[in-house]
Amino acid sequence: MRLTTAQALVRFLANQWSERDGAEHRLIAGVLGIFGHGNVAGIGQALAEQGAGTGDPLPYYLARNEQAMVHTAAGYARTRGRLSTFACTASIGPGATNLATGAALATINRLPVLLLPGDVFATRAAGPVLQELEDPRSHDVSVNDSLRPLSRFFDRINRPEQLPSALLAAMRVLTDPAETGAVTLALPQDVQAEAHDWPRELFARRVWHVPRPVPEPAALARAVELLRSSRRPLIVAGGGVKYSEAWTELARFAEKHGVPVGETQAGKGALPYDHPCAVGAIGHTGTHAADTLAREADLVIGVGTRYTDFTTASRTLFGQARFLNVNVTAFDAAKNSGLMLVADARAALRALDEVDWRADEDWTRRATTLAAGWQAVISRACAGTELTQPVALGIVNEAAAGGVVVNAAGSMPGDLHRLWRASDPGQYHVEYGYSCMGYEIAGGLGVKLGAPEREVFVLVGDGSYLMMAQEIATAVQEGVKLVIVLVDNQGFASIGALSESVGARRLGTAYRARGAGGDLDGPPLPLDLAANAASLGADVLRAGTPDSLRAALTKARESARTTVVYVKPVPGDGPGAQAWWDVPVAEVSALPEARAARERYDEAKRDQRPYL
Ligand SMILES: Cc1ncc(C[n+]2csc(CCOP(=O)(O)OP(=O)(O)O)c2C)c(N)n1
Ligand SMILES: [Mg+2]
Repeated sequence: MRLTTAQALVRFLANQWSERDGAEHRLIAGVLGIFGHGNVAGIGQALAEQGAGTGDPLPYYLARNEQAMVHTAAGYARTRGRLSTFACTASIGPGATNLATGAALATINRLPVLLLPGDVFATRAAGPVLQELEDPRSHDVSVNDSLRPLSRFFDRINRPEQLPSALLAAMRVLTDPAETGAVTLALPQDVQAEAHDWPRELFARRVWHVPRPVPEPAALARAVELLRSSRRPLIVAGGGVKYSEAWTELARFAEKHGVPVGETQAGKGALPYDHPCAVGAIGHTGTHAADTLAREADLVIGVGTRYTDFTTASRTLFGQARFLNVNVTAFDAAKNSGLMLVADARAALRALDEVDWRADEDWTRRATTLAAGWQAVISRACAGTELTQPVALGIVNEAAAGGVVVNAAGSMPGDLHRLWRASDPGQYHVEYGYSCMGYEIAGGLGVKLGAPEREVFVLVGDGSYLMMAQEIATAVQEGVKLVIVLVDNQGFASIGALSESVGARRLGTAYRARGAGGDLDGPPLPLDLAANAASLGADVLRAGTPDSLRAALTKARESARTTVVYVKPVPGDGPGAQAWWDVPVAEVSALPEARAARERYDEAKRDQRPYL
């Protein structure tokens, strides 16, 4: 078939499917894009020729910012259990480099996204083109090379003949649970428009089977032996539990063997909050229950976790525990010198379930008591007549029954991790791998596209909102309804508190004008973010009290339109950190508070272990 490279690419993508557990899914649900001279005549033309409406195999969605469109793809992929994602087309130059933050976010969170940046002329006939960064050492480098370390697979299609093998490699990586992440095919603008005779087989319907690797028998035997030697085990449930849809197996294993389950940000909701084995969030933003058990456990069973510093409290949390790590990725299974069980979470939990062993009864009972204690803490923190942030989150939690909460950065992820009562695995969507300000609205759009039947509640701080609010316009364009709760505390509450704790005097963390003395300590900035949201096409409701927030959320739920509920919380914190986080403090300083902070730091650092 004689087609341009871009036409062939589009035709190929429309015919790719994923399959797991017997169900097939469109691997590429559509194309998010922004056109410029680097892609309009190639992919843009190909989409127009093929038809890219919502009734077509590859519908096209116009986004507002390339970073945001990768967030949307990542939010969608996470919601769809990584079985389906979007392609993102960008022009060359700034359109392409705007993809970088989204690419890193997707790769860190192990979420498949397909990035298709335009690239400069392969023929070099007309260089330097508009927006080309010239490297005096080589004409073989473009800004797209900055996407290489952020991508699990990267290729540049310098000749049409290179497309088929690149596409097959790209699809394999997207659908490989161990390798998936951002996949980038850089497409020189001339090659996109170049015609070529393609073999018809390239466009045949192709199904990519997403595997559930089973544990190797010898490794399983080692794991069983380790389990049998443990009396005080604790499961750390990570995102892998959700990606593998292993929540039933997790619940069954925990119940049968009496093992308490703590959850990372990505794993939260793996068990419903009131499950008898659930002890809630673990780590720096964890509950007293999970963190106490972590200190006393003799065995930590990590299931689908990367063990970030928030989970391990910067390697201070787990006392004398050994580690048994179930992970589809050997890289993660090896962490903390753990016994590696490289397998799909569901397959591994099923295999381990057979073991004839139970945790000490006292341990299991103690976990239940501790968990009940934390539920009381949540109830107290979220009760009150004043609209503090914890009270607001409690109200959103009630209003979001059956819905999804989306968040990523600021002070809310910690509060949500500790306080949110997730009743099903899909309800909690906090992006904390990259904790990327600006993910919230763009990612929430992807969540809603992935689960149109659920109400999506996007929680966004004013800082995050100012970084990336513009996808409200995309939600309005698509008639995709979001409930956006905008929490305005005039700056970076999270980093303000952190700054103070490390002796940095809250510099640059409040939204204030420059004052008379030359510092950023003048009057609050006269921002009207509610008006800003309305200007982007959303309905806006303001809430100043708990009751008005309840009423606004009810109204927003009932509405068919994207609604921003604007909240200015009164000061008031929930329960703080139950475990440490390593943020280095100045070793020498003229500021007394920095010296005091360093003393506290040196003290805390003594508990850090190498987990050898
Ligand atoms: C893109 C990006 N830049 C910087 C940071 C560092 N950072 C983390 S939280 C935060 C402030 C967030 O402010 P806001 O959204 O208002 O939330 P608040 O802390 O006030 O709750 C910053 C700057 C980040 N996470 N992401
Ligand atoms: Mg803020």
